[in-house]
Amino acid sequence: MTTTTQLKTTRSEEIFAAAQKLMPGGVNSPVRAFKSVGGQPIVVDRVKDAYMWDVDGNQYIDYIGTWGPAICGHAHPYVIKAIQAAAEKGTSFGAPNYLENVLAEMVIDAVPSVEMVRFVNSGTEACMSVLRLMRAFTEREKIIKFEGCYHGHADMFLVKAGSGVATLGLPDSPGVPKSTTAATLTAPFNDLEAVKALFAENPGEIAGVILEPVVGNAGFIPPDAGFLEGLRELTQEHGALLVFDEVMTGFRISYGGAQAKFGITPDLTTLGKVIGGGLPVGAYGGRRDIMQMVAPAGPVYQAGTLSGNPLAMTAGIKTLELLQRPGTYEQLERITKKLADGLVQVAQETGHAACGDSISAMFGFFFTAGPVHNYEDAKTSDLQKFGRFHRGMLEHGVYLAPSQFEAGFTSLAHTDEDVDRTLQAAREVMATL
Ligand code: HOZ
Repeated sequence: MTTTTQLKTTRSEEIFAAAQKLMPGGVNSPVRAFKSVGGQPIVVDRVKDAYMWDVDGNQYIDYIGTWGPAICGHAHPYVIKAIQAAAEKGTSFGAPNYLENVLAEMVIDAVPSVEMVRFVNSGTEACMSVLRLMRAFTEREKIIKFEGCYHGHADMFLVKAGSGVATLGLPDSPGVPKSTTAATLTAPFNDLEAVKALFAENPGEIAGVILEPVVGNAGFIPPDAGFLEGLRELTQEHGALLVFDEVMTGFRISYGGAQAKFGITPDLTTLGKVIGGGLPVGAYGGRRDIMQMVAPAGPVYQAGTLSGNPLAMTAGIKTLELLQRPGTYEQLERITKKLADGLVQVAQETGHAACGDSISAMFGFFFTAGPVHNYEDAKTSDLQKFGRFHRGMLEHGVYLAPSQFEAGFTSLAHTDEDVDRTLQAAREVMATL
């Protein structure tokens, strides 16, 4: 049973007030500032399994999981011990190390499109690097991205972007030269006809299509039947590359990502989050003939001091080893579906228009009757109500993403009891909205 508690937030308030004088908005990544849900963020002290504790001692069931990496639960002893042992040998080499081979082989074995891989330090870096490669390989400049999809904060992708850009309702960012985004074409997600039209209007000019195969940065939006297949056919027909941004979905939607789950193999893939096990890692990979163009094998330049970092590689390897255990994805699917279906049911029983869905360990929930097929649909959600719901859930010890335009994440550490407590909290909160 949950009880309504007035959160004690004195210490969080003090720290966040000081932070606002030290860092823009008091944070190092915008969505964390809680601007779209109101109230102020809690300041985290520690995390373990499915839980998070703030600096005032409040405990929460955590459905953000550090925005995706914590799929095995926070601070898993198998991962932590390995990181500690690796740290004894040094925190960074800036030179080849065997752990890179091990993680590379694991990624290549798991992800259907990946024949070679390059490790970087974040999803943003992976996506900006893959874009350079797409353009170099095809000798074309234009790309198609989808409204509400987020591929990190590199200039070329800040066009109708999701995540924090959607959360804060920002227009395309100042500081991005028009010339940089002139070659970025956009279409609504799940709209094959719009993509066809763009190819028809720009013959021989489109390097490729990049998308989150399951959108997580405009809330959670799965692909309609036939959409991914249609993109695969269209890109092949026009000599363009298909790129899946699996930073969120990689090793989460299934061990082989969304591409394995849906049986569609793109030409290139970006990864991040889970493959770093909570340390900063991104990656891009794909067809060998394309990846061979990356320096020093080929002429497309991309580099990084901390890339292939031994601690990050270790955390990634141990996380993937845990995910290989039998029953992992069945467990994730079951617990997440129970949560997502339960939230919709509770909302409807308490008189709210709502819809939601889940695949494997990723879920979403909107305050709109739906269905939600794209970002325009997602924007029909009652954002004020979501803000009140978010605050209420926090006060009941449940930590949800502080934005309607972010997917939720579960982990192997979430129990039936956690989900039951969450649904009970949702029932109590929704009754008050
Ligand atoms: N871009 C992340 C979610 N889509 C947010 C990262 C963070 O704030 O830590």
